Amino acid sequence: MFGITPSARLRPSPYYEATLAEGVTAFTTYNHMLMPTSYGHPEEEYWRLINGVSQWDVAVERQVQLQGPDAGRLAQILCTRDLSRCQVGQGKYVAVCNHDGVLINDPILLKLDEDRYWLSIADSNIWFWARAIAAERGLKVTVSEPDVSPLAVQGPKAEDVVAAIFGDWVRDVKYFWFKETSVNGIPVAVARSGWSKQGGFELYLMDGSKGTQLWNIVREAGKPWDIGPGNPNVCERIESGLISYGGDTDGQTNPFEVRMGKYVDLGVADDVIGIQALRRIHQGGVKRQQLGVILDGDTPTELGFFRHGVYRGEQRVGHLTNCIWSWRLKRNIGFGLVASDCATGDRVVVHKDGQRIEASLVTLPFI
Ligand code: THG
Repeated sequence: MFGITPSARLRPSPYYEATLAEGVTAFTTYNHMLMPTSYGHPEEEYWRLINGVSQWDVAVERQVQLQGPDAGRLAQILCTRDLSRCQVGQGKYVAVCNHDGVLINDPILLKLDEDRYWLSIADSNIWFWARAIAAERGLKVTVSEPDVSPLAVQGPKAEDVVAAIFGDWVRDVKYFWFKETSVNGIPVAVARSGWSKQGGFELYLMDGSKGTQLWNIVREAGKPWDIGPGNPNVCERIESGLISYGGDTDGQTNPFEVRMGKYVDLGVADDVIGIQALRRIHQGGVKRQQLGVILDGDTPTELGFFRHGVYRGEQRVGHLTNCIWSWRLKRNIGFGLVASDCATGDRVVVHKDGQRIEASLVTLPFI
């Protein structure tokens, strides 16, 4: 289609050379970096994730480090989820909101020490945000970006591959927990996490000069399980109901609208950013909700990423935030951000240019 002009504004991933060697064919931008989005065989890459194991350059999941005596306080002020019981070595999926309760990121929080945390962020600048909040509140904390680059190993065979590299102890790592270790002298944190529901790990490389080496260690260890390259898979994540910040959210979206209410603890302290607005929104009733949309028909439709209108009768009730052909369901599926009075089972119509496509609303996840 077209190329991307390199620039120092687009920071290369430590795995960049390795992904070129694997035959990467497309990238997207995310956190001012390039993330591979295809190796040219989308269906094969999908089934490898569903049935086997794949390795992903997700260095774009950049880390915002909070360090110092007030690091824990800052972490809690930034996140609407109660962190009081979060232990060293534990990670948690969290919502970061602005003062109006609008979602501005959905990171994974990792507690490395009592006074050191990482926010493994989605695609928005949280360094600015965290520094500004820390300064305004007079907190003793340094906000920085450490030399850390996640590599995901995802799929039902991922545990075998990661155990082959690090040992069988990884089989006991709990969901979202992590452990710092090393392989061939390369420092990594091994976490059970990743943006798929097929199981797997993320290796947080802590030395950016060793990207190709770590990539190849995983590649070699994975050979018995036929590992291959992949990337956060848009089809699998839609089937599994995983949220993409910025894709499924807009400048008004609050966590309740996108099924993230369970990451809002209304009882956290009043100084948590956004919590007072979220209490009001919760009390007053949420106006929109995220539901699955299944289009009628069993042939792939190119709806792309435009926010096509969703109608019930003549009334516009919302829009699609994504839509993809599901290889497992053999249907076109997507997320709808629709009015709260819509319900599972409702029949709707998706308007695309002049076209009208009948569809049904369903509960997420699809699978
Ligand atoms: N890994 C790491 N950093 C990341 C992501 C990641 N940063 C950006 C982005 N992904 C953050 N967003 C998500 C979204 C969903 C999940 C993880 C990160 C996720 N959700 C599960 C779900 O919704 O079913 C489980 C959440 C839970 O129950 O706690 O896994 O992938 N390092």
